[in-house]
Amino acid sequence: MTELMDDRHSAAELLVQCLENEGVTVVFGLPGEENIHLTQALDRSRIRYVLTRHEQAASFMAEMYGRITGSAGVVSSTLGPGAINMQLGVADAMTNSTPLVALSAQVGHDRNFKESHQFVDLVNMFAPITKWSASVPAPAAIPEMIRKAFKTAETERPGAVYLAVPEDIDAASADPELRPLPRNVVRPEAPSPNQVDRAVAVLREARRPIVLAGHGAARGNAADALARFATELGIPVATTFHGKGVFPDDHPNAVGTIGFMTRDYANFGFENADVIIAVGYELQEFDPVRINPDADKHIIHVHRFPAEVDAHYPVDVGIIGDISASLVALLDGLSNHRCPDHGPVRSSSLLADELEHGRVDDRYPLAPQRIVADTRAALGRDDVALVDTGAVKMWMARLYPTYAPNTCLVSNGLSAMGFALPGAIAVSLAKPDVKVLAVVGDGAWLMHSQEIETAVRERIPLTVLIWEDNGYGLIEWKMQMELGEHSNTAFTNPDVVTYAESFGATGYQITSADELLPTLRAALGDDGVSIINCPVDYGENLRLIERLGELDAAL
Ligand SMILES: Cc1ncc(C[n+]2csc(CCOP(=O)(O)OP(=O)(O)O)c2C)c(N)n1
Repeated sequence: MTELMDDRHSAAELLVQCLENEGVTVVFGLPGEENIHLTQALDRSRIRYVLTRHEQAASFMAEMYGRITGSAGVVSSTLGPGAINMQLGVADAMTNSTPLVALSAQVGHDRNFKESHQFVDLVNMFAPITKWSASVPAPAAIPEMIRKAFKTAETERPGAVYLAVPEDIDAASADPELRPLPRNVVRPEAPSPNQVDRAVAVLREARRPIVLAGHGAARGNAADALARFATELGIPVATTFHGKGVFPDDHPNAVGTIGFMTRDYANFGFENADVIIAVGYELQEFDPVRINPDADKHIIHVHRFPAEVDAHYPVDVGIIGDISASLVALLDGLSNHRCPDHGPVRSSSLLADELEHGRVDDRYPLAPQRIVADTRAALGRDDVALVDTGAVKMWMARLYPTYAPNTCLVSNGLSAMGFALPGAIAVSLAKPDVKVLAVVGDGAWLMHSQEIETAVRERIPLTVLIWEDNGYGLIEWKMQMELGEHSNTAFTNPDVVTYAESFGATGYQITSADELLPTLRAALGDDGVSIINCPVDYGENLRLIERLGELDAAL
């Protein structure tokens, strides 16, 4: 039987002190029998415990908390099934370069060596989807292990860390002398002058350089330096899906977003380019073959760490260091240089035309372009849209004008479905001053719709916009494109208004195109939880591919 102890000396209390020392203010989780002391210690602390209805949802919340704040989000679960449920968000964070610390219970040391109820080898299961996966062997290890967990998760390239806390450690007492270790943060280096000089030499010869700005530029707060770099040199800038907003789409040099499944407007900028300046780009964001099919472009890789090897990403010069400092050093080295005039950015006028046509398209179900245009009109420049995986992501990523980093959040590393609604809960908590919209397909929506209960109970305002097509639209799109037919993609939906209201949320059903914008404004203006169901005409999906194909031929 577990000995009752003075809580001030418990291992669980020490663990919570260590979390507080790391600046943790919220833990997303779902408790179990084997971590009751941690659950109690969290309850007695200043940390808010956001109780969720699924550990996978909690893991997405922690991921998006980490993505929007830059500090590791924390998720807590029980052993076995609870921990396994956390794995999708952990893998999503890892592949999306996002700091996250996952804590779970585990069976005690008295039975972890034999066949035992609810025991699976969690440390080994988490190892391939984390930067570090370990089990706490004794209370005395807690200060070092928690410090190491946060340092590892938050240091570039950020990612996920997993720690198992066995049941006997959860219930143990700890030496009262043990204290959290002071935080130390790994600072970015200045770039090496030699690397900068070599890149300057490449840029002086460049005829048509282009910037590709990725996720690392958003994490590194490089938006201002990037705007100065591109404006002073006269270089066009495209972003990846994760980089959306790091270069404002209303800047005259903005090319748009790269990553759509076929050649899109933004690709035009790369076709004639001879030099790509990749700023914070990570190859997991999309395959470089799409912008460098002949592997003949010169590449300057600006990031905090060297590039992955890829036949279509032959790096001429790598500049490793603080991204803003690197861009400023390049500008200094290129003083008085201006790149040859790239002419008007053709893709931006094509995108603007497509959006403008959408804005006045009255069809019902609604054209995807109409939904994107109305979503843009309803949100302010700094408000945040989280866009789930599906055809909906393709439309929003390529067409939604974005003006600030991390204001259009997608998962494009693992591209997991279901993250946006739970993620919106975390973003709303982290950024109470902005409006938060989860944009989801009807498939992804029902994967985590239970979390409306969490949002309502915890009084966390957010709006969900469902693009309803009664099917897994992206898969239908892909099957039609490649096989000329589709199967096993159709389903039916519950009545969204009744469903939302049964949770205490407000439900809206869109019944004509002109209802969407006022409904979005009403829902976003309300400080409760609102769910809007909007039928979409995905007949546009194949029409878009045809139009892009025709543009291709016309070039
Ligand atoms: C967890 C998970 N399961 C399956 C997939 C594969 N997948 C990608 S998009 C998609 C369809 C999404 O459907 P829906 O949410 O309705 O959005 P739509 O494509 O209709 O806009 C599927 C099944 C995935 N990425 N993640």
